[in-house]
Amino acid sequence: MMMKTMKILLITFILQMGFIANSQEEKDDKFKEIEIKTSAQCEMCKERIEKNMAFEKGVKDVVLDLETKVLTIKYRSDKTDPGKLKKAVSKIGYDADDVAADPKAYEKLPDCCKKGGHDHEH
Ligand SMILES: [Cu+2]
Repeated sequence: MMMKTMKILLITFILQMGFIANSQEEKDDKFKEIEIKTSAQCEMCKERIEKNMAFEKGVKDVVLDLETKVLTIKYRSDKTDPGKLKKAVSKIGYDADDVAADPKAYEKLPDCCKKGGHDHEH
């Protein structure tokens, strides 16, 4: 009786060790990085895009460089993909590479955040 319990415990332990090692390896594999050219105009755009994208499924890290308008996203390739990420940016109201901004979302942006908005100096 005692031996059986020990055996089960031992097997469980070994299986768990293997599982932990395995999942850690996989995790590293799954993280990818993508750069998306957006139509961001100002500091508000940066905040808006970063905040919204941070809540997007599979997104680990988001940084928008206002100088280049390039959005760098770290994401889990098993949870999302570049197509979905670009669509998400478009839904916020901004162009994402070849994906044009969603017209409805774009309309809702403040004037200064629209393309060619000259309401204030940046
Ligand atoms: Cu803006």
